[in-house]
Amino acid sequence: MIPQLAQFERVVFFTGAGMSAESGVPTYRGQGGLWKHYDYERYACQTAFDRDPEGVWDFHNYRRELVGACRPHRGHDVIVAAEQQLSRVTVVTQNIDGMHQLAGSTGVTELHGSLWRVRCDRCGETQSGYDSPLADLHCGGCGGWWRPDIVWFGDMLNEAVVQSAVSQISQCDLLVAVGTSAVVYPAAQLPQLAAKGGAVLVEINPEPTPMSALYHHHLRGPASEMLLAMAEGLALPPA
Ligand code: BV8
Repeated sequence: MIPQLAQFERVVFFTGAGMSAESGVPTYRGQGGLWKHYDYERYACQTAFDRDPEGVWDFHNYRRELVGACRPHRGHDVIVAAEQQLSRVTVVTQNIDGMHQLAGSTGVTELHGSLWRVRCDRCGETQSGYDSPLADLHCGGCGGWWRPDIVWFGDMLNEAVVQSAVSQISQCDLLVAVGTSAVVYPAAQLPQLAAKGGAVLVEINPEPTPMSALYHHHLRGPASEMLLAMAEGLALPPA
């Protein structure tokens, strides 16, 4: 039995890199995973940035180019339709690629920041934009280096963002985890709050994860197909 989204009132889609895999955005782990080709300690952490900001920007401008060519898929359309047609639907994502927003989702909480936002490493000023590559690597205000506004390993997550995610997940009646390997903390433990709140939990992932036991339903297939299977009764845009 596949739970149907339209049977629920307060739905949280908890997404990871597997949600964007069919859009062409590489995942982090598993087959073709980004970290298999790039050592995040050289290209995607504060120490690397302090040591070699240009090198980190080369990597992140490469990612902007790669992700900039990707488009949302039918699974993203299901999430947008659910947000528009059910009473309260939000997305809590670990992804930094902006695919949910590009598809039309408006209630998106980005736990790990965004590839499309920068923060001045000196004055903290932030700026969003889709220019790829980033034209000027220095803050217009103080001349400091722009840093990708991404939560790298070893960075603390933004407190207000975590609080918002905790509140959404604790109050939902359905949590659908899509495409996450559930190995990065503190994000990986958030779905436990939905279970504590009495929600129904669905895991969409072709593979099992260390958190699979928490879920009531396991849809072992790709995000687009499994989300479509949960979308009976929702009006979807033409494919
Ligand atoms: C922090 C940035 C306080 C973005 C990322 C020891 C034990 C426990 C924790 C720790 C520890 N040592 C250190 C820590 C903390 C560390 C951590 O969790 N490490 C883990 C790896 C052990 N966490 C942190 O550092 C966090 N900060 O805790 O601060 C602190 C400070 C210092 C020391 C201690 C604590 C910050 C975490 C954020 C890190 N940022 N990336 C970027 O550069 O791109 S991590 C990266 O992994 C992404 O952010 C991503 O969001 C995250 C999770 O990955 P997933 O999204 O799950 O993707 P993944 O590729 O892993 O899996 C894809 C899944 O999709 C697979 O399951 C696959 O089967 C599935 N799939 C594939 N295709 C499809 C599909 N599913 C559906 N459809 C398909 N078609």
